Amino acid sequence: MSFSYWDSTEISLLQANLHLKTVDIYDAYLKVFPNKGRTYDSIQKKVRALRELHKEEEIVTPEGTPEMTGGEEMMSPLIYSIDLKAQLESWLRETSNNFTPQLPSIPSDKPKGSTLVFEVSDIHLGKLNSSYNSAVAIDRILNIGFRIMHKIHKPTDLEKIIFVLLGDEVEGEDIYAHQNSEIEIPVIEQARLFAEAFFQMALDVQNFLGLPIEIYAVPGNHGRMSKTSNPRSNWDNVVYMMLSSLFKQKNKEISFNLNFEEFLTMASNGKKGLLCHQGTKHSGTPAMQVKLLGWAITEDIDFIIHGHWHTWELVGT
Ligand SMILES: [Mn+2]
Repeated sequence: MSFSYWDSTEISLLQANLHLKTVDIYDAYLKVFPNKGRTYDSIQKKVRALRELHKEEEIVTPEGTPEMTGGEEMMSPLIYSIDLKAQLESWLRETSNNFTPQLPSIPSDKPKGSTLVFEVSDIHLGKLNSSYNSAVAIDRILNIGFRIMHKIHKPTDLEKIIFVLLGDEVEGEDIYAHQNSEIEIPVIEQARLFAEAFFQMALDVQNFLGLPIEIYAVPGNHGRMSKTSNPRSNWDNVVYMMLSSLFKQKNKEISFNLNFEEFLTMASNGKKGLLCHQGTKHSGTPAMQVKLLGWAITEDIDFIIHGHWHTWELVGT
């Protein structure tokens, strides 16, 4: 199976080896990722895009960098900086109090109480049109709290609330042509307002119900920096970092799970779920069913929750 998105380790490998011939990069890629199923063409295309990006940065050659001479004697692949990866991981562990994967850890006992799982995605805070602006977006976020506190029929054995933040929380900037004429505020303000509103809402819910809250988060496509940048470089992830730090400092009853990747697994009442932003558009065609089944088998999951399409649908078997 192959995902259209490139994960950070794949990008790091390509970036670290841009000095090699494309065919050698392809060989190195296959050695490190034998099961990703990417074609030579797709790797060639990505390498070309990354080289374009690096062109501007390569005006000055740092001292000590071996000079390439037509490619007769190539350096061996560097893979990626292990130190950097370790540093990033330790920083992530600090930022997210539950970074260590929680799964698979399906409890053998039957769950005692109910869990409310509430998806919050595609808020697009910062988008501006005749019926939508930042104030409406903030209202919607705060309204989630009012609905949970006062309107949703709560089972008497409700013992936990899980929020799944599935991306496109901010509208972003430069995601498509002419988008900037439909944006009310810059993305840094979008991120700040979303984090503030969600933090307030979650605190209110936690305070009102007195139940523990868990949050899981994956980024969407509107927060990305560009099509060729590292997929982790995403404004949704910035929002999640802000929230994770806030909860860690202010409220230990609310835990935050993030790893900056586009796929995240979660456990709830003995079931395992896959969280991602885009998912599949629908489950009505064989192609979509194969995609869903592929995820279900490789991740060994019971359910998938995703956003992106702005339609509500519950698919079950
Ligand atoms: Mn989207």
